[in-house]
Amino acid sequence: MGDKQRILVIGAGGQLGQELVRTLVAVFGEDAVVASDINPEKGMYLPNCHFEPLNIFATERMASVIRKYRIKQIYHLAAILSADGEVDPHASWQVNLDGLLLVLDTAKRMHVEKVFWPSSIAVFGGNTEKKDTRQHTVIQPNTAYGIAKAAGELWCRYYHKRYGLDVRSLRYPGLIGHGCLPSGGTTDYAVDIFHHAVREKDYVCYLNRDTHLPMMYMPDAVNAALKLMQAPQRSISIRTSYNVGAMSFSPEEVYHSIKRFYPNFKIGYRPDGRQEIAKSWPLSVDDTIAREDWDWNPKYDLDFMTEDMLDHLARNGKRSVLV
Ligand code: NAD
Ligand code: AKB
Repeated sequence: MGDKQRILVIGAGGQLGQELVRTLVAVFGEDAVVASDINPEKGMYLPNCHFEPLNIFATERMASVIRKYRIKQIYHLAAILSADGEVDPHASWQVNLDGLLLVLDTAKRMHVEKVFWPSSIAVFGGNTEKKDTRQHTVIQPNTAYGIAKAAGELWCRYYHKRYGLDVRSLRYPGLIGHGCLPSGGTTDYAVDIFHHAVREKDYVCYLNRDTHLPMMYMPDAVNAALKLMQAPQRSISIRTSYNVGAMSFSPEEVYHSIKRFYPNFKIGYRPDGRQEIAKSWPLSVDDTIAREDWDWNPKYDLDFMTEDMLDHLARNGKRSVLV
C-alpha cells in the first residue's frame, strides 16, 4: 500500500458525500480517497477513488479499512436526516449519535489525526432566537435528529478535550446541489424544485410559501469542510460545531428566482409535517466566528446559485430523476 496517507469518507454515497468525494479526489488525487457507504450500490456513484462497503456499526471492519489504507483523516457523513428521524426516533439516535461515538472511538484507537463530522441548524429550536442565530445560544432542538446532533456536538468537544482527538464540525444549513437528489430531510424541497423546473413540471411544495430557512449551495458546503479541515489547530476556537451561513430564502423566493429562466413554471403549496420542523429552525445564522477563525466566506447567493443549478441540471438532463 506504500506509505501514502489517505482520507476515508463514511456515508459517502449521500447528497454531501458524492460531491465531497469528487472535490477530495480533484484536490488530493484518486489514490488518496477511500469512499465508503453501508449501501454497496453507492459505489457506482463514486468512481475514480477506492470504495469499501462499510456499516458504521461494524467497528472491526472500520478499523481494518483504516489499517489497510493508512487512513489519517475521516469525514463521517452517515446519518438519518430530520424528516426520516421523526418516523423512527430511536433509529435516528442510533445512527446519528451511537454511530458517531463508534467512529470517534475507532478514530482514537487507530490514531486517526483528524475527523470531520457535520452538525446542523437542527440543533436550534424552542427559545432560540430566529434571526441571525448566534454561535453560543439556546440549544433546544425539537426533532430526534436535532437532539442527536446537539449531543454529538458535545461529544466531539469531549473527545477533543479528553483524548486530544482533532474533531472539527460545522452546523450546516440546508444543502442544495445538482449532483444527487436528497431524501429524508426538511430542506429537500430546495433541490426538488429545480429538478421540476428543468423538466417543465409544476411543483407542489410541502412547506408554506414564506418559510425562510438558512441554505447553502454545495460548492460552498464542500469548500467550508475543506477549509475547516485545513485550518491550523490554533485557529479552531469552537470544538462543538461552527455556525456557517450563506443565504436565507423561502420557497416563494426560490420559485421567483427560477421563474427568471422558466417563466411558465408554476408552484403550489401543501404543507405537511415538515412545516413544523422548519418552523422550529432559524431564519438565518450569525457565522462571525467561522469568518474570523478560518476565513469562512461563501460565494453563492440565491440568484447565482439558481443560475448554476439550472445550467447543470439542463446539461445533465438525462441524470435528473423526478421523485
Ligand atoms: P444522506 O442521507 O444523503 O447520506 C447519508 C449516507 O449515509 C447515505 O448514503 C447512507 O447510505 C449512509 N448511511 C446511512 N446509515 C449508514 C451506516 N449505518 N453506515 C454507513 N453509512 C450509512 O445525507 P447527506 O445529506 O449527505 O448528509 C451528510 C451529513 O451532513 C449528515 O451528517 C447530515 O446530518 C449533515 N447535514 C446535511 C445537510 C443537508 O442539507 N444535506 C444539512 C445539515 C447537515
Ligand atoms: C434536514 O433537512 O434534515 C437537513 C438539515 C438541515 O440538517 N437538510
